[in-house]
Amino acid sequence: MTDGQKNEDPKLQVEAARKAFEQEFERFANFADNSGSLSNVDLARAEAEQRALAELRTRHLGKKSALAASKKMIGRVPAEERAAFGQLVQQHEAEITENIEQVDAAIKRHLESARTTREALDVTLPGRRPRRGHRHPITVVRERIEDIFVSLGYAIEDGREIETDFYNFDALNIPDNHPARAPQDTFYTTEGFALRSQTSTVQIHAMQSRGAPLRMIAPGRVFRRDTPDPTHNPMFFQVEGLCVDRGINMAHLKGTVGEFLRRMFGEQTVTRFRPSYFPFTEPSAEFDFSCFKCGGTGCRICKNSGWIELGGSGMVHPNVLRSAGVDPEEFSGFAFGLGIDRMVALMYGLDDIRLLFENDVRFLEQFD
Ligand code: 2NL
Repeated sequence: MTDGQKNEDPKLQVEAARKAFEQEFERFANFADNSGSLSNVDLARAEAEQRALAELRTRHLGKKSALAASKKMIGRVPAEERAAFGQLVQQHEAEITENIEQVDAAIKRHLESARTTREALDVTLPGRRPRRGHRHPITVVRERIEDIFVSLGYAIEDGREIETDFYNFDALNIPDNHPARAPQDTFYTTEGFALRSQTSTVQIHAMQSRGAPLRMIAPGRVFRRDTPDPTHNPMFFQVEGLCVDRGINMAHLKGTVGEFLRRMFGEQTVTRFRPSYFPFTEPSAEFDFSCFKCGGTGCRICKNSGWIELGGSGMVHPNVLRSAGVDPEEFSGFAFGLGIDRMVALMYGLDDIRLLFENDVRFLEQFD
């Protein structure tokens, strides 16, 4: 059926084109008639059908279609038949157009609802919560300690974990023959270097670089060659505090440690100091606080004593001030040190400090 067949009866040509269209159109009509069950038809199939329909339209209404050829014929049929033929062609065109429009509209409706269904989301479903970690209990307690001292006007200082003998021992007035210097107690790395055994090293650096007056705390990891047991670990966490100024005395030490412990364990907390000895302080004292669990009457936590031993303290030895470049004639200071992990074990009732370093999630997630 091409426009080359000029000799054929134009009416027959239109008739043949109509038949051809009806034949090809049938499956589209069926597809659209199924609109009730169309919701079961998948999107890809409906989209393919839409494309096929567009091709059908081009084939039957386009420039190269039989219809277009028939339109060109209108002027050539005998005048008396022209009006009727023209009407026939128009009617044919209207039929094709309407049929295609109907199916196209049905497919479009279907595509729209299918796309809406596909993109629908149930906002009432519970969300998928991302698994979030949490701070390690040692970090939680360290940050509480830091907050308290920051509010008292102390700076927080950090330092290196490998130190020279000078910062680890000499500057702290620790004699050459002191057992802490022995390789049984300290992790030496290279000659003259060791893993720090207390964070006083950070405070010596701070006095050297910033001078007096100075108020600071130094939290961090320290290392001692202890055999691990429920109360010892060769790596643990310590916080040391240092206050250096003109006229600092033991009352300032007692007031500061007392205030810290009241903020940490409650207003009713009582602190006591017992005479002790450290090479880096003179005088030296260990401090205890009234048991936060029983309030001092005696329980499992305080081993029935009513007191919990926490740390050591004292007035900074003049030799220590001098070796850090601070004049002991002008300045005096107090210092203290305590173990953070020991504090964590106390607060959470842990019977073995090593649990804190095993990184067993089943243990750690209890502290979320
Ligand atoms: C303890 C004892 C202590 C210090 C640490 C210190 C630091 C400087 C100068 C003088 Cl820079 N002293 N620190 C003082 C007394 C005791 O720690 O039992 N720690 C867990």
